[in-house]
Parts: sequence; structure tokens; C-alpha cells
Amino acid sequence: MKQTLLEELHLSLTADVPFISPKFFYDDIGSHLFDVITLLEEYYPTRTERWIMDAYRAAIADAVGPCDVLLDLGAGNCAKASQLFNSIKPKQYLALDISKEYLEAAVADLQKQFPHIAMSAQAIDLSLPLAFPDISELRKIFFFPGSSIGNYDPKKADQFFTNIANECHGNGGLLIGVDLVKDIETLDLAYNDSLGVTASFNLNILLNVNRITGSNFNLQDWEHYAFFNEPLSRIEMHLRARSDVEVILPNDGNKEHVIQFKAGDLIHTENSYKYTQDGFTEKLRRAGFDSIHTWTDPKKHFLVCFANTKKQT
Ligand code: AVI
Repeated sequence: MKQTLLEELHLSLTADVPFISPKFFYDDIGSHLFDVITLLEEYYPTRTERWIMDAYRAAIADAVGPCDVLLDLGAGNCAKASQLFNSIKPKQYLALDISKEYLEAAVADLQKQFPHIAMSAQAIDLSLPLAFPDISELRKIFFFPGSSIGNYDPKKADQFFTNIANECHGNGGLLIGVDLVKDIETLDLAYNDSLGVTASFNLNILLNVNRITGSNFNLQDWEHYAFFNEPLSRIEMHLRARSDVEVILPNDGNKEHVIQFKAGDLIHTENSYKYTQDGFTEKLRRAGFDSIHTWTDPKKHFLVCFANTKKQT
């Protein structure tokens, strides 16, 4: 039976280690706050990925080859994919993301600028097993930029790559951006920016949870907490209770559940894994991709890969 969002949040908030899936960041406000994060000086991934895409535009287009359909996984405001349209020249563009209204508005805007590309938007939950439209005879290019793969647990990332490699049917590939391991200070600053935008992005998840579940999280009771967990090679984001807090979480059947948090207790909201170049390309190979092109920036902060399967999988 399909779990409702309410049931999902109920289970995760009452788990031994309470957590909220990062997909709940992206309501309308959260999606806009994330756009602001990508403009921050401290948040290097977006501008570094853009630098790589610009610097190696021709080489990337060459590696990608013909593109019948560009499938933009986690499209957001569609800006990154639109920057590829002139070099990759997709015949169709399919934007997929969790926030339906935000996505539809972005695609409608883009369609005006690129009337010759057939465009559609589809709301999907990338945290669930993916079901793509059956267009196996077409050459599909999956686009997964921004190191969104870093928000997947490594095992789930392996499963995701295997699915995409199978979807390519020996014809097509995956263009992906991933954040690399680097000095801890740079990593810490990227998730603890001086304007506090990342803190607002993190706290806003509680407003979204209140909206979905009818709970009564009060933002004054919580603070943003993010750090690099070196042994696990990931930034962890949490919300930390500033004092003892009692939260009422209504149940489906009208019953209420009261969750008690002690001062200092954490709700885990996100992991953002950082990979080494070799570790990441090895993951792609294990999933069945047998041809991998890579591009990086001079400081080796970020990596862009195009991976395809030459043989039929
Ligand atoms: C979307 N994702 C790749 C971002 C990241 O860096 O993990 C989300 C984010 N969280 C805080 N800042 C940005």
C-alpha cells in the first residue's frame, strides 16, 4: 500500500533517530530559498559546475552526441538544462521534479524561449523507484546536475545508477555533476553561509511539515546545525532543539501524537555526500556504464561526468 506523506512524516519524526526526508525542503518557499543558496559566494558547487559546463561546452556536447530526449532529473527552475539546449540540441525536453507548480511555471517560461523543443513537466518523487515513460527507441540523455546525487545514500545512488544504465538500453547516457571531497573549511562554509540562507532553508522544512501534517513546530525552538562528517564523507544537516520542546503531531484518525524533544536533540534533515573522482567513476562503472568522460575545475572542487553504456544492457 502506498504510504501517504503524512504517514511517512509520522514514522520519520517518531523514529529512534528522528529525521525528515530532504524532499520536504522543496515547497514553494524552499525551492526559492535553494535558488538563493546557489547564488551565495560560500556555496561554490553551482558556480563551479557552471564554469565546467561553459569551459568544456563543445567537448561535453561531443561526448553526449545526438539527443532525442533530455530528461532533466530534479529540474528545479530548469536553468541548468536550458544552458545546454544550444550545444546539445535536444528534440524533446522532459523536466521532472517534486514541486509541481514551481516546475510547470519554469517549463512554461522556457517553452516561450525555445518554441522548437517539445517540452513537458512531470512531478515525480526522485526518492522513490523511478518509472520513466517508455521511449526506449529514442536516444535518451539523463541530466542530473548540481550534485543532487550527493543527497542519496551511497547504496541508493548505486541502485539509481543501475536503473539509469538499464534505461539507456545501450543508446543514451547520463550527464551528471558531483561535488568532490575538499578541505573541511570550504565544505563547512558552504553549508553555514554568513547570510543565514541555508539556515532558513533548513528551518523552512518545519513549516512545510506543519502544512502537511498539521503539526505545531515553532521555528523559534530550533536552530540550524551543519557539519562535515569526515569518516562518512558527508555534510550532515540537522535541526537542533534550543530548549525542551513538545510538538503535537496529529494522526490520520484525528488522534494526536505528542513528541518530546530535549534541549540539544536533533532532527536529521539532509546528508550531502562528497566523493573522490576515482570513487565516483568506479561507482558508475559498477552500475554498468562502460564509457565515462570527466571534466573538472582547476581547484578540483567539482566533477562533471558523461557516462554511457556502449553495449546493450
Ligand atoms: C540539492 N543539493 C545538492 C544541495 C546540497 O548541497 O546537498 C542541497 C543543499 N542543502 C544545503 N545547501 C544546499
